[in-house]
Amino acid sequence: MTESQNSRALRESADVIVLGAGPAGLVLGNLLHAAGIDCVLLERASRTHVQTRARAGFLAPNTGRILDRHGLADGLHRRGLRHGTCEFRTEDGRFRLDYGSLGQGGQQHHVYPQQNLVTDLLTHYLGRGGRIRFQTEALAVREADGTRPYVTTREPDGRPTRWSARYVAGCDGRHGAARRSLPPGAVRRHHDHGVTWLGLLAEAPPSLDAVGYAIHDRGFAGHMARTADVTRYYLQWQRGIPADAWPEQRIWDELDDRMRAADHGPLHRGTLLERGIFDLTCDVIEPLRHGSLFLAGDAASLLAPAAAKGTNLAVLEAELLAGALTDALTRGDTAGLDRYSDQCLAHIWRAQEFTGWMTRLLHTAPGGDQDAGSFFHAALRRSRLASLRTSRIHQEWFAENYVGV
Ligand code: RFL
Repeated sequence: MTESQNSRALRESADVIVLGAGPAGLVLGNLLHAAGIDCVLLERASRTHVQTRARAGFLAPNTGRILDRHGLADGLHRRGLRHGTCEFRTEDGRFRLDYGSLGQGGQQHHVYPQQNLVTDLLTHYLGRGGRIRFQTEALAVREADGTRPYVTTREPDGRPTRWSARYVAGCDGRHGAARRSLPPGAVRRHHDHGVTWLGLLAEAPPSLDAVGYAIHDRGFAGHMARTADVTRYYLQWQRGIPADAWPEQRIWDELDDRMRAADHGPLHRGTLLERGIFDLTCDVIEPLRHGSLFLAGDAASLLAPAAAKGTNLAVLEAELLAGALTDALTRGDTAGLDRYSDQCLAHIWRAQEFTGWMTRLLHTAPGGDQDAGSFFHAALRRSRLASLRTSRIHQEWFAENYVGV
């Protein structure tokens, strides 16, 4: 915003401005509003768009507990499914790992599509009088190093607005305004796992009663239930090839091959509702606090979807940030805000480590495992799987990390 635009801009304010209405922003907004904090959510997309964006589906038990604690888990309990088994299919056959009966007391995932969670959180927030502006794009966070930061926005009618606050929560994902506004001291630690997925959403019931991980010399294939009628599939994919390069028939044939349907039973085929390309890259911003600006969710750290951790971290961070902001604004106690970054980074790095381990477990080297140079990679992967199949301690470790954040 230029000087003259700035002086013509509409002026609005709230004690806390939350950028983004994904899982992180909506949990944070709900908790702040319930605590009586003056807050507003600014969301670039329309309400319909955020309520229909299909992404995550596997929610950790701790995410269920957080939502329960704050009366936000009704939909999850009414419509969600439970999942406690994964099935690995390899050249050596298949084995099932009942992770739901291992680890600390045996814990299962909730299977609940992210768009349903977002819809529940939004309905709850609006039903209690929470303030949100859709189609309002945050352009930049300014003066975050002072006590009166502000956010410049473009309103639905195109008018510039200046939102003043005491604190700004950047929950606007990896390409949001919060990340763009970080001071030069912020470090982005980035890693490319070198793997690409074609993500598919099929109008078809799940084909197995477990998360399916198939390891094949042409690449990984994955199967994840979403609802009784919709299933997510993934194919390891050559980077640079567009998502629509293959007709549906070829995709199903390839899924059949890699999932070894001839040996273990057919896949339920159906229309492919969505295709997307995902490069398995990840990053972490350090620290997560820059003066009055705090990052949470994908804005704080991006995880490759191989271990289904992103939404779970987003909800965990939102709860921590809500508590810390409430203490600061109601009691003047800023200790929670001072701790926020270190607390979250400990969880983030643990999730990144496990995600990296899963990524190496599941994938052939880009280009396939057949060339001689990849033999070493393939042998390590096979040995890792053999250990997971046979070692109870390894299975316990897997279960704890797989369901935990
Ligand atoms: P979101 O959900 O991206 O929401 C950010 C919101 O900010 C808005 N926004 C802006 N608003 C205002 N001004 C701007 N300048 C803005 N820029 C952006 C956006 O419109 C959006 O509404 O981030 P949040 O809240 O941090 O939540 C993160 C999760 O969405 C993400 O980590 C997960 O979806 C990752 N993930 C999974 N996580 C799990 O825990 N379990 C899973 O099973 C799982 N499966 C997945 C996944 C991610 C996937 N993709 C998309 C790679 C499966 C897939 C295919």
